[in-house]
Amino acid sequence: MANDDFIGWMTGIQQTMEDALARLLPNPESAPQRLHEAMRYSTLDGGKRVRPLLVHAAGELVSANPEHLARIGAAVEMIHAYSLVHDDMPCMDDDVLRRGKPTCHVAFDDATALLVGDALQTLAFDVLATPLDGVAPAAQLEMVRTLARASGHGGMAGGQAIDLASVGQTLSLPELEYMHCLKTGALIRAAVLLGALAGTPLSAEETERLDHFAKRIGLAFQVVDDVLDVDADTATLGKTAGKDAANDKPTYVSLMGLAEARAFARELRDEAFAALDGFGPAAQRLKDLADYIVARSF
Ligand code: GRG
Repeated sequence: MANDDFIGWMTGIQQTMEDALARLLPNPESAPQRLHEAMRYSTLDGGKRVRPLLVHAAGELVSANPEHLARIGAAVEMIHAYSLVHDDMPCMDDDVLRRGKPTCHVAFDDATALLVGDALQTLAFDVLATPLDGVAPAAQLEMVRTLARASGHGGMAGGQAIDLASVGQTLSLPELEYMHCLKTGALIRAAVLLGALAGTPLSAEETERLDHFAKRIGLAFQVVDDVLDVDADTATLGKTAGKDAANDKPTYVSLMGLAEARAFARELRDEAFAALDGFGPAAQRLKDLADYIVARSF
């Protein structure tokens, strides 16, 4: 379970990220005002900031500059915020609430929501490509490429396409895993790799082990999300969930059952931990975060 030191660290990073995002997002009083307001509405004041937390924890492993990590974390969070805005639109999941408030297209309108996603995505790359003092240009270029690949057709957008095509279908566990590795796993993996690129370079073998950690934790995040969805459905609707209740999509719980899905999340966490063996105490934040992600489903 999370200790006080970890909770204090997490709260501090969440505040740092709120400040960094508030600074980097466009001024709500400048034109085009409605777009700027909607970008801030969709990004600020909400969310657990799991991806920036992973950027910081991986960055600590390589003694990266915390100010650089805040910028990198902001870029990843902007991609995440854009994906949620588009995911909520009527042409995708058609959701009216996100983070306890009306979704962007409800609070503003569809066209604005589309533009918010576009503008957040390009701002993310602007932020990430702005030179970071003391970071080798080649390492920064690698960060840009890593984030682009994680977001595009071979990552998040591709996973979303597979997910949309799976409505009403039966997927096997390997097919479900492949979809989630792209849809949510790719960005989580990118967050870890970007943090690690910001400091003292790791060996290829160390990067490989960190990447394995990131893949396992990315999948655990999705399994936990499925478990939490069932808990929420059961609490509010009094039903046992099978497929994603609202969207008729297969989930880990529908394919494995609730108890097995919880056990699978723990197994993934343990595999993620094992991948960090050999990094020593510097990897403790990453382990604490992995624990925090999985403990949400207990
Ligand atoms: C539209 C290209 C495009 C992609 C959308 C990530 C995604 C792809 C859709 C999100 C749909 C969703 C609710 C997936 C479940 C897992 C997930 C990513 C939940 C939301 O992320 P959190 O829990 O959210 O990190 P907060 O609000 O804490 O930031």
